[in-house]
Amino acid sequence: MAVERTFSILKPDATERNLTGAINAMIEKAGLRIVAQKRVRITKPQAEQFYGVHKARPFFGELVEFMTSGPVVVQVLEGEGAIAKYRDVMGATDPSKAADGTIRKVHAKSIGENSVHGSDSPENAVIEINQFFSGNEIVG
Ligand code: 3AN
Repeated sequence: MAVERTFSILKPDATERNLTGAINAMIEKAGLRIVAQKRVRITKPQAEQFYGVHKARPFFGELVEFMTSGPVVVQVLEGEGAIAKYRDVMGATDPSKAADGTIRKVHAKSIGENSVHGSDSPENAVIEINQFFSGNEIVG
């Protein structure tokens, strides 16, 4: 399987509960390498752009408000099949449906405040990484 990069966000509910290290440990234990990472406050226009695909959904306003409500940690993860692997490590969007041992099962508070984001396709991984990182910030 090819080595890929995926984009990850540790969301405000995770940073608020001081879970950056605990979640990073789960990421690294799964064999994914954190090749870029920074703690930032996402602006409203950034969040609206990032979640543009969900604009028509009833939870869009709530989602943008939540993602701008506190600091987040944006990351680039690298590894074999990293996109699918990170989705597995994250678990289902709704934590009550997430498999045991996944980040969302262990840490997420609700379907909205679900601790982590991970890209869902190679195309979106490239778009999302480029929204938050320049090439020289990623060190593999
Ligand atoms: P995932 O993050 O698992 O790929 P998506 O792409 O369906 O899930 O949804 C993007 C984000 O929108 C989720 N991470 C979650 O924070 C939020 N979200 C999804 N569904 C709901 C919902 N029914 N109510 C509130 N927020 C939601």
